[in-house]
Amino acid sequence: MIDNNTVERINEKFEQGKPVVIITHKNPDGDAIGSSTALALFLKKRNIRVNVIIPNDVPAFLQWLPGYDLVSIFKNERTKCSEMIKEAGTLVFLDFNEPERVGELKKEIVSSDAYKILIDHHQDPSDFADIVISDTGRGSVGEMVYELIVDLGGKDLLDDEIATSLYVAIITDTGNFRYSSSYPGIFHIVGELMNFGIDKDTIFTKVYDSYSESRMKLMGYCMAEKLVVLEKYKTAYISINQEELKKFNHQIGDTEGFVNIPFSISGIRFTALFIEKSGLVKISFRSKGAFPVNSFSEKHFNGGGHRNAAGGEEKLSLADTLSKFESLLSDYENELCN
Ligand SMILES: [Mn+2]
Repeated sequence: MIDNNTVERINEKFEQGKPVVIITHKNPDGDAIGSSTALALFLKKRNIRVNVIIPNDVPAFLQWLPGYDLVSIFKNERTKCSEMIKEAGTLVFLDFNEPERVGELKKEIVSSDAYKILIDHHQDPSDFADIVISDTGRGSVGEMVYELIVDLGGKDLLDDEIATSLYVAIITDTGNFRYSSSYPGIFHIVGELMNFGIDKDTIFTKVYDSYSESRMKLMGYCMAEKLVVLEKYKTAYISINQEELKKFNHQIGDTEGFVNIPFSISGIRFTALFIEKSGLVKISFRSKGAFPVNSFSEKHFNGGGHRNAAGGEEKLSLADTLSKFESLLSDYENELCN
């Protein structure tokens, strides 16, 4: 629930007659795209001109979402996207906490004179928007966009398309309600969304049963050949080098979710996925329980994120990165094992 003054100000900005542009983070996930298309569809229903700009490619399993026709990719259409931002009266930033997260789009949003609204659930949002709606207790921005629509008096404008987008945002950021979904209100929201007759089984199939054969084989290879379990530290990790990615014809998004799989091993509390890129190693960290992977990543791997889900990177070689990671664990034995 946001206060009445903020609601009024947002409505005023949306209604000022200038277009609204919604922007989300690079390498967008289901929450980023779903909350963006939902808000865009809602604004369109209010006859407000609206566009969504995504910094780079959107994975195929999200391109079917209602409202996806309102999405432009900055990487592919720079001039058009820059124009949109220049003409915008309001920019709405969804699902990221600082301008770095939009990559090369950063310059455009920082220099824009438009009114800026940030809606996010990551920790420590930096001060780059006029209105900041931040709640780290929420599993997804989809929930926050639902509540914003209701607070703006738009409940009557909700429909099956908006509900589908919001549902995708919520299930993808909570791993289908496996984590980040203990806040009771989330089930109230999902109940409301179900009232629009959305087909949750079909949505599940479109989002999750969408592997390519090569992705499935890469996953099998990682589990059989690349999984390292360090029982002493309740930790498991997977690393993938460039050669392996090529061998399995790696496409963007193919390793999504791999980092969570080792949690199915009894007792595992901390997981990591290391992927070799050109000149650096990209890392995902996950934890179950109290171990804060965001501060671990911030301290050792130039990253950050949520307590149980964070990213990081390392300029060392893949082999040296793995040694560094393994040698750090003994410092955290107490935290990981008690
Ligand atoms: Mn999110």
